Amino acid sequence: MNTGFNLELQARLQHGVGSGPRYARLQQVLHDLIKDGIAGVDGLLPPERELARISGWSRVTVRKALAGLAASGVVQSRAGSGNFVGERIERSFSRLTSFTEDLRARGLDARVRFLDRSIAAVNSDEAMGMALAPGTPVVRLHRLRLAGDKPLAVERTSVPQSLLTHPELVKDSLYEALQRLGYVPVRAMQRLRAVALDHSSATYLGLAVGSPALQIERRAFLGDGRVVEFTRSFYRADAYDFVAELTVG
Ligand code: 16G
Repeated sequence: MNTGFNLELQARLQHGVGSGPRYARLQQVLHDLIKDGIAGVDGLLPPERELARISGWSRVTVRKALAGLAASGVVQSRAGSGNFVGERIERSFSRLTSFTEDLRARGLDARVRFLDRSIAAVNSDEAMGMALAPGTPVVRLHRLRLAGDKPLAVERTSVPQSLLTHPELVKDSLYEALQRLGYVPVRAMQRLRAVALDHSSATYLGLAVGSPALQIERRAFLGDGRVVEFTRSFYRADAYDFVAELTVG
């Protein structure tokens, strides 16, 4: 089992992987192997003792390397089953759903960390994005979105204050708050663009500066045509696939 992976791991370790503590070197080699798509059968990594045998290093070292990979979301550790290469999440690009809804549907624990929330007059970006007059007050939310402890996206959202009077009204999910207030978005325009993460977003996501991300701008509308949300999200490119059904005509 996992012969190809084991051989490649052995070869790369023998080839030398720089300096630094052993666990960090092993972590780097495993990370590279996963990135290069040389994961084990069904994405399952060899067990700890096997990794210790191949590397010739202690299980403590192996455990530390695996813990580092788990913390950055590269692998997922499942009690009793082993360590799996972190699964990619598939999201529809044509359905108007929320982050929380999508993760829950997959049995994942959607979490949020507020990086900032405030009320301010629209800036030019928001005024154009939401077709609001200069000076219009908006509620701003800057949030880190996570599945359990794994950071998946950073989002900056603006909502006209006429619809969302106070940022504290959003506990976890924006869409749940909007639903409670009777402002359910019914339509949205979305733009997706590939970007390299800047320092701030990369740090929140636990990635290197310049790592690839999917920048998605969503403008969501109420039934009466008012813009209810203008959000710019940065989704990790190593965790997400956006899919859309295409029809003819
Ligand atoms: C998604 C939306 C974002 C929306 C958020 C609401 C994309 C690309 N973006 O992340 O625009 O604000 O969901 O999620 O899908 P929430 O209700 O969990 O806050």
